[in-house]
Amino acid sequence: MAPEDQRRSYAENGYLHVASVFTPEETDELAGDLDRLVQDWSFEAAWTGPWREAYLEPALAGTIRLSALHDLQLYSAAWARAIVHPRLAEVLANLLGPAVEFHHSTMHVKPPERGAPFPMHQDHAFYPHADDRYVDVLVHLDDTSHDNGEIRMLAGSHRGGPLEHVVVGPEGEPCTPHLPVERYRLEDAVPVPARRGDVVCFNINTIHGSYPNRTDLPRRLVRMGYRHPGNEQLGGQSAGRPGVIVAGVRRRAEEAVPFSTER
Ligand SMILES: O=C(O)CCC(=O)C(=O)O
Repeated sequence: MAPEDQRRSYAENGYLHVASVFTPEETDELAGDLDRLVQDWSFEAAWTGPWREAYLEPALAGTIRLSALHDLQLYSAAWARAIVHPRLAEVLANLLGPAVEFHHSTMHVKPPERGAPFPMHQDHAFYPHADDRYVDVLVHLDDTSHDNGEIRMLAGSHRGGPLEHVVVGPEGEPCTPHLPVERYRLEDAVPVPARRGDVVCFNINTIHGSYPNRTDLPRRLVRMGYRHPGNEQLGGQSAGRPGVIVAGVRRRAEEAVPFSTER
């Protein structure tokens, strides 16, 4: 797709699938390091909430699993290179630029057979920003399909802005933010199957989710978040932490001071 078509499609749908951003060799290296990080560092992170019973048969609802880890670039040189990858930076500069700031990375590995689904949600609920100049990038380390829980997007939903999420369960217990399951259904979302090495970019306000992984292989994805450097973070994951600039130059606002060297 030509850059202006990518911009138009992203603006209209709230997401953009870009094929072969990472070469097969780069993807092999990233997948190898990710497997090592799953073994050595990952933690269990399947989302909680009453949506589980709505999505899953009772036998599966209590047993779903998700391996997660944040900021893979702090653990692996291949992932440190991935966050500033020039082909990816070019796509992001086209959608957000000219300047683009890296924000975070998070691994989502759905293990075989009981890999957790994701209820419909907006990522704004997890790391709210002042505006929607924020692009999440899903780096695919495996081909995805319905069977292993490909990402699904509610096309155009970013235009409605941030929505209130369910954050407590029926007994008042806290749960992972998600949208009401009766109103926002996975079956209404567009499946976006992708190949290993592809990325799927989406707006921080685009409603999305995924079905469980029911295959006998893991489904390995890494989300990397990027923003316009002028888009202020209001709270949540990685708040208050400046990120490396992956495209262009950070412009100085009149009142801005250089970053401190103190913690
Ligand atoms: O890994 C998935 O299937 C869903 C990922 C997701 O919802 C997210 O990164 O916000």
